[in-house]
Parts: sequence; C-alpha cells; structure tokens
Amino acid sequence: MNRPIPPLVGARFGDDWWQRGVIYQVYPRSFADSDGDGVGDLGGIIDHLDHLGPDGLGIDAIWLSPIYPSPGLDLGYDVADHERVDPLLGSEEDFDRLVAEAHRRGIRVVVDLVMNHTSDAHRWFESSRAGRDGPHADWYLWRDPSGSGPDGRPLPPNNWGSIFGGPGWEWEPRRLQFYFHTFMAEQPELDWRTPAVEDAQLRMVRGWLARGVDGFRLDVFNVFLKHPDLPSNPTRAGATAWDRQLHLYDRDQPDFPALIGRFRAVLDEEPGRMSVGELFDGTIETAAGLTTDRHLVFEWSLIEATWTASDIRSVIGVRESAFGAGRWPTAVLSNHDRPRHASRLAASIGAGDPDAISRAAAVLLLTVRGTPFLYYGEELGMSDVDIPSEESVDPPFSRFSPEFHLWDRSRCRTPMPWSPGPGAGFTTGRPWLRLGPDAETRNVDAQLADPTSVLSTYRALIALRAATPALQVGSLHAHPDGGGEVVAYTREIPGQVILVLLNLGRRDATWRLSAVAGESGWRPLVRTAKATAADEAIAIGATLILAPDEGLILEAVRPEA
Ligand code: TEU
Repeated sequence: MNRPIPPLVGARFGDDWWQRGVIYQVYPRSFADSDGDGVGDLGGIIDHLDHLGPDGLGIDAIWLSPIYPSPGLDLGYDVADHERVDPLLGSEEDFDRLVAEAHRRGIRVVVDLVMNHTSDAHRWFESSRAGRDGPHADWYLWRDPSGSGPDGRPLPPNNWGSIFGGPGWEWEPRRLQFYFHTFMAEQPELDWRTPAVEDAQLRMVRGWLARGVDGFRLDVFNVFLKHPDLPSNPTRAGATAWDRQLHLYDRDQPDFPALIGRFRAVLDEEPGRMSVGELFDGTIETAAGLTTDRHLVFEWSLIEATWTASDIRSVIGVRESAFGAGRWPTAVLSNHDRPRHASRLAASIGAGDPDAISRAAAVLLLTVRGTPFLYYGEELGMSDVDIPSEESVDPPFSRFSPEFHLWDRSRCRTPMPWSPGPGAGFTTGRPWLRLGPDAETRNVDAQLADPTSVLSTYRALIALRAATPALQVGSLHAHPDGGGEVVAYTREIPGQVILVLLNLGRRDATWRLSAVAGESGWRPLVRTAKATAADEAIAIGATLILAPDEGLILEAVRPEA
C-alpha cells in the first residue's frame, strides 16, 4: 500500500504547528453521517471539513478518535486491527480521501493510537490465548496463578486492579494462566517488554505515516510498561479499589521515556510530525516530566478546575511552574471521557449563563500558554445530554459496580447538530445516540447567523490567535493587578504584549488599565459580552467594566516613535 503522501496546501504554520496551531478532536461516530445509517463516518467528516478549515473555524489539525475495526465495547478503544479502517466508518479509500481533502485545506490529520491494549477479538490475542507455543504466545501479560483458594480456584498473580472496577486479572483456561487488563477484560494488555510487540507497533506507526498522517494521540501511554517482575502494589486509604493502591508497578516505569524516544525517532525521520500522550491517572508533574520537544502530554488540571477566579488563577500558576519555560503544555477543557465544559463549569458554581461561560472559557482555552485541543461541539456550547440507561452506549458504565467511578460517557458523545430539522443535519436516518434536546436551535447554521454566538466567538478567537504570535508562543505572566474575581494575565514576545481579562465573579467588575511596559494605551481585540470590540485604543488609566463571565483580550499600543 504505497500511496503518495497528499501534499498539505496552504497550512498556516510550518513544522512547529503542533505548538502554534489549534487541534480539534472529532469523535467519528458522532460528527456527521454520510450514508444514512445513523452513525457518523469518514465521509461525513469529509463533507464538513469546510466547517473546520480556513473559511470556517480555522483549526490547524483534526484528531480522530479511533477509526479501527472494533467490537465496539469501548467504542473503538478496543481495537481488533490497528492497520485498517472500521467498515462502520468507511473504507480504506475513504480514509485516504479524508487525508487528501484535509491536506488540500491546510488541515493536518492526527490519529488516535491505542497501543496499550487490544480487543480480545484481535488476531494477536486470539493466537496468544490459544496456547503457550504460538507466534504471539508472549505478546500479552500472561502469568501463572499465585496459588489456589480454599475452593481450589486459581488466585491472581498480584493485587493489580482494573480502573473499570474489579480485579485486573482474567483466567484463561486454555493456557491455565491469567492475563492482565487495566481496562475491560475484553481489552487485554500487550507486553511491551516483548521486542516483537514494539517492532509490530512501530511498523504499524510507519504504515499510518506512509498514508500521510501528521501525528498521533497515544491512548493511556504511561501505562505501556509495567515493572518486569509484576510485584503487588502497596496499598493505602482511598474511595475506590483503584485509589486504594499506590500505582508504583503498573505504570510510569523508569525505562518508559526511552520507549517514547524510540517512537519519536520514527516520527522524526520527517520534520513536522507531532505526538501527544494521554496521561492516565497521574499528576501534572508526571505529565511535565514526560513532555519532550514535539511530544506533548495531556494533563487534567484545567479540565478538573472549578469556574472560580481563585481556582483558574491557581491552575494557571500550577501549569506554569510544572512545565516551566522549557516544556510546552496542552490546554483541554472537554474530551470524550469527561462532562462537557458548558455543563461542568456552570455546575461547578451552581450559577451562570452556560453560553456566556462557554465564550469566556474559550478565551481561556485559546490564550493560556499551551496547545489548545477542542472537542467537537464545544464551539457550539454543546452540553451533556441526559441519556436513559437503556440507551447508554458506554459498556464500562453499564457494568457499573460500587468500585467503578465513571459516569455514562454517552452523555458527552451525542451527535453534532448541523442544522434545524429532523436529524439536525447529522443524519437522514435514526441517530445511533440521541441528539441534544436543544439541537433545533443550537446548531452550526443557527450560530453562524448570530455574531454573538459561541461559534462566532470561537471563530473570532481562533482567527485572532492565528494572527497573534504572542498568543501562540509568548510567555505567560500573571498580571500584578489581577485579583478578586478578575483573572488577568499577559502573553508576551519581544514587541508584542497581549492582556487577557476574565471576570469570573457573579457581578460586574471594574478594571483600571495600567501600563505594563511603557505602552500608551490598550486596543481591545475580542470582547465576549459584545459582538465586536471597539477599534480605538483605550488610554492608560481608563476604567473598564467587565460583565460576569466576560472575557476581554487587549493588545498594548506602543507610543508613536
Ligand atoms: O482513557 C483512559 C482514562 O483515563 C479513562 O479511562 C478515564 O479514567 C475515564 O474515562 C474518566 O475520565 C482512554 C480513553 O480516552 C478512553 O475513552 C478509553 O475508555 C480508555 O483509554 C481505554 O482505552
């Protein structure tokens, strides 16, 4: 399958796009359905690239949640073949067409790699579980029982658990051994210490690069390596079985950065390829420690913050000190695992207009230091949707146990509303998961027509960011006058100072514009409570009134030389 790599035409940024650009997560099943079967697909993504491209939202890359054949128990995160496209989502040709059509618009393509585990329906696992002599016998984490219980049943090799609840070990009668799974029993964990596993994974990575892919999101990457002896974890107090262990041996092993180095070396054979690792269940310091040049790491401080000035200010400070000047953070407010932030942030304070909060949160996401990752639909201020339990499409949730702390992730994965009318322009058929009750009014067409909409605000902010180097790569400094309900920081490069103000209080706030570096005034660039910002500069010493959940971005005006 040696296809020519489709050329990227008119991309906004060069090889450092992973730092300057904005990345947009598409959940393929819910973005757009092109064939009327009710499930989003690759054709649907192609049909809507103009919503994302330079004449639309203006993002720089799309990240596709898994597109591989999968029994669907974890909706694609249980991969049955990492080298193919799920026929439910389209054909191999559709994928190549998607890369070509994205590249034609200057949009890069990032795919999600689930390399920690496979589906139990993967041919590697089917061969591995069949016996101890086959070619894949040592590709998974197989271990003998530690003994047998009073009833004669085999006992697991150690005390490791599954984050989805229950023990992490599953008995395989054909091998008379246990295999390990951090997630569902149907997601057996690969043994990355078997050299053939790493070889196969890197071969697969090369295959996607050869098809023109520009980068990868690595699912739960810090779990790939376990301690070679698989010792039991020490225990501690905690609310869930998972939290009652110190995860010393089932993740974050000291030789893991070297593995990522070998993966990066494959990507670095050509310039301009990015990767982002999903930190699984760890601290921001761990995330910063695993961040290297061009290899980003998701951490969860922003996604876990409440919508208060004190929390947001403190999270910005924690991010700055954890990453320092030399490492580049990511910025994420929503993804396919977490409550959507339009719902979550308003709930965190029990007040506020969710759309005003969405607009102000967009200011934060797109001006804080780090690469912003948007989750489809957040540009419309989409909220979580109540899903009756019989309609849930999140098997880990449905297998709820007292030890399972997740929520129904179907709530944040509902179809994208494109236009009014039945199916909301998402499908001509019956949507695989119900649409939000507000789809008739909260949709792309309706918001395009409204200059004050959440979508218009995202478009203005992304355009501003693309034209403002200080917002892309500038250093971040807390503004000395910030405090109380106003979060205030500057982004700076030599010759350009941008000031960001966010009123996170429930009342109007006043802000007196002081001078930061000898400027004569401040020019408002984007103001979320008004359709447009006034163009004239505001003099030093003037006082501004910020409405609740208003965000305002200003640029320092140099005195005439
Ligand atoms: O998520 C790992 C992970 O951190 C989640 O299981 C998390 O604990 C939970 O969703 C609460 O936020 C990745 C994928 O993003 C997720 O969709 C998969 O279910 C999981 O890996 C297994 O592949």
